[in-house]
Amino acid sequence: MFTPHQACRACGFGFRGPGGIKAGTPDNLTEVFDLGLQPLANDFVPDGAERSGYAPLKVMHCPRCTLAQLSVTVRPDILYRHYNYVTSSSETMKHHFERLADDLRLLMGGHTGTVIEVGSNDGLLLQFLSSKGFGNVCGIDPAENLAHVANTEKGVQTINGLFDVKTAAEAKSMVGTLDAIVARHVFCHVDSWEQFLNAALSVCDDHTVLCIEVPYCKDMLEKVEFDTIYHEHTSYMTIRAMKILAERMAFKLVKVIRYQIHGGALLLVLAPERSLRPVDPSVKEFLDAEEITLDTWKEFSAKAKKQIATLRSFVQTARQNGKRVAGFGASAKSTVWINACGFTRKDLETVYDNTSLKWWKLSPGTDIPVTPEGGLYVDSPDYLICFAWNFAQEIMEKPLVKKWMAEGGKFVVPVPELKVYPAP
Ligand code: DWN
Ligand code: ZN
Repeated sequence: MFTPHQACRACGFGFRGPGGIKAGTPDNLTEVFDLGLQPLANDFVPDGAERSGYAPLKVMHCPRCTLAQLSVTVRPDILYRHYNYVTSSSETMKHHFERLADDLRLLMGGHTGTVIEVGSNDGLLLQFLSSKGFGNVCGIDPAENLAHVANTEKGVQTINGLFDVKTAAEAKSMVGTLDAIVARHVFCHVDSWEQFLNAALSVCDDHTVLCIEVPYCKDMLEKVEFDTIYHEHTSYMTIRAMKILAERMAFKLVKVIRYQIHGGALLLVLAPERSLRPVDPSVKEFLDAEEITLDTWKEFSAKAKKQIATLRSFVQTARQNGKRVAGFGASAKSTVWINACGFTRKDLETVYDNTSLKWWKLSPGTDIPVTPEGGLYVDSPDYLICFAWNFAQEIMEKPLVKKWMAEGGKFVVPVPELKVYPAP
């Protein structure tokens, strides 16, 4: 189900076995965070279906380039062949897409050019870019269910498969001259960056940009977003690591843009090394402001443990006082929280979600049922723990949540530190 991964994906530092560096020497990656054996974060299954199992969830830090990565890699077909996560069509995401489209247009010299998207999910972004006048677009996604939706319901041509030299060539043949490859929240899911970047390079023209959007490790550490650590996220990206990696793989890092989406993200813009595109000052600026050390991780780990203890005791106290508690947002993050806190169905009655793919399925590791968010109107629990805190503001403004809060419901946002709305 999973394989050990001990050498740094970005710079190659670390244990390599016979003939390489010996275990136990200071040349190994350093263990910085450990949640023990955990279920796969999106393993929501209907009653009676087989579970995928558990795998170690341990983060290792590379002292040479500051990349963090998991100690194991779960087989991608287990994680993604049938995928339960659909890109949110929320207002927050729409704003983000607007911003991304503007940035792509600028990178294309003011034009709305052609785009290949890697990990295109159900085609939401490409559909949006097409509506904004971008030229030919083509998606590539390993999830059979989502590629089917993109092709048949969204009208976005999508190749079902992993991104490699073959699928890249197929996609390029569909769009023609290629202006941008976009990979949103997929690069840090990938095991072999060499394979990914070789595939990208094989279809890049001199002017093509490779735009990689990733959650930013610095934000995760500063805001203690420990719940974004799960098996799909095999790496936690730093700008230093990306620069080293890009230069190893015949690319150069030409621009860095910060976004607020998903708790803090980066757009890392790469161009083929041979291209004449100049390096933007943002690369140096953000690099200079990035200091991630073992101490940063120690601090994060201690704060994460405190966060877990705080939510656990909050829910216990509420239950001891006879209150009913449920979750909101059956995100991958919800799985991490629920299992880290050891919540059972007695603690959280259900987790509400608006993704029909997740409805009536059971949460990984705990079997807490996921139910449609409309159920809130009738169930009326006393507390809702928001596991989609990256959309918290928008969720609190939804009519059904507003109504429930007006009737006395309390909305609890656990990140960056537990807050209750309305304040007691
Ligand atoms: O990298 C990844 C990121 C980008 O997305 C993936 N590995 C998996 C996924 O992580 P996640 O599941 O934590 O993503 P979200 O988008 O934070 O999940 C939010 C959940 O909340 C979704 O299941 C949808 C749900 N939701 C809802 O029920 N009502 C969201 C909104 C905004 C709502 O109004
Ligand atoms: Zn490294």
